[in-house]
Amino acid sequence: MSEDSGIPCILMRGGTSKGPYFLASDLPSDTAERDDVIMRVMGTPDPRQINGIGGAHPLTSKVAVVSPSSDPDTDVDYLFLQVGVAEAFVTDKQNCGNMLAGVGPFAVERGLVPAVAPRTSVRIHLVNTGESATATFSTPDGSVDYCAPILLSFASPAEILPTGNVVDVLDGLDATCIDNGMPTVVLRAGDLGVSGYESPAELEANEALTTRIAVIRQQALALMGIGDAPSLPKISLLAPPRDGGTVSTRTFIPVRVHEAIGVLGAVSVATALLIPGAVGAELARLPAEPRAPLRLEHPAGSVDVSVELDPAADRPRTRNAGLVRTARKLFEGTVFPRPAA
Ligand code: NQM
Repeated sequence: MSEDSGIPCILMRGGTSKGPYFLASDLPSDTAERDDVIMRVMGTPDPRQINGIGGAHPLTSKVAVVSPSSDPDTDVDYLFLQVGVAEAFVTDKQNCGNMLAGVGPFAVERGLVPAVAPRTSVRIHLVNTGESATATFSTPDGSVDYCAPILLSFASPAEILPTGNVVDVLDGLDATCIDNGMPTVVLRAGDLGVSGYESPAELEANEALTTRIAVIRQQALALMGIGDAPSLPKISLLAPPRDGGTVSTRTFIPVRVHEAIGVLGAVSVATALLIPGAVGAELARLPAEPRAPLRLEHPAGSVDVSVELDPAADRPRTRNAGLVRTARKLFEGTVFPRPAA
C-alpha cells in the first residue's frame, strides 16, 4: 500500500457513533504502523482533529477494521479501534457495539458476505475480546436497506463479574463491576451527590465529581484486572427512571460523558439490573413481563435492551442479549492520511 494514493474506506454512522470502516488488507499489517496511519487519518492528536476525518469527540473518533473471518463459526473479523482525540493513542482494549452496527452492512458492501433477500445475517467475531455477535439486517434486493433496523445479538461471555463480587467498594462507594461485552462500573448517582439527570455538559463541568470519577476509575482498572486502557472502564451513574423506562443512566466513557449510552455498555448495565443485590438494581423499575426488554434512559432518549440471565448457572451468567440499532453509509472513497512527520 502506498499512502500517497490514499486508503479506500467507507465512512459510516454506526448507531450513535461514526467513523471510517476499512478492510484490514487496505491497512499496514504491522500494528504500530497501522496505528500511526490511523492517527494521521483521524487528525490525532488535536482537540479539533482538524487535519483529519475524526469528529473531535470520543464517539466520533472510532475506526472499524474488517476482514474475512479466521474462525469457521463466524463470517467476518471486526477489530474496533478507539482513537484518542487530543491524546495520541489507538487502543484495541474495548469493543464498540455502536460501530458494530455498521460491520454487517460494510461486509456486504465490500463483498465479504453475499446479501440474501429479504435479510442477511452476518456472524461477527469481535477480535478485541474474542466474543461473537450476529447482525441481521434488511437486504431486500441484494443491497443494504439503511432505513431498516439492524438486530444485534450477542453470545454470552463466560464471566460477567470480573472481580468475582456482585458489590465492591470503590473510593468508599458501593459499586458493581460488570462486563457483559464492556467493562463497566455501575454506581448510584445519588451516592456521588448528583441527581443522575444532569446533561453531559453539566456533569463534565462538575469538577468535584470528575475528580472522584477519576479516582474510582483508577481503582476499578486495578480491581477489574484491566491494566492500562485509556478508554476503560465505562462508569454509569444510575437513578430512578423518569420517562417510563427501567432506569436512568449517565455514563462517563470514562472522561467525557456519553451523549447517549454505548451498546455493550447498555447491555452490561442492563445485565447488572437483573442481578440480585447489584448496585442500582433497587432503583430499577423492571418490566412486569420477565422477557420484556429493559429500557435504559440516557441523555438523548432511551435504548431497549433484551437480556436474560441463565437461571441454571451457579454464578450470574446471561443466556442471550440483544438490541436494535441502525447504521448508514455516509460516504465512500479514498482517505489521505496526514504525511508522516
Ligand atoms: O458500549 C462509546 C459508543 C461507545 C461504545 C464508549 C459502545 C458500546 O457509543 O458498545 O458502543 O463507551 O466509549 O460507540
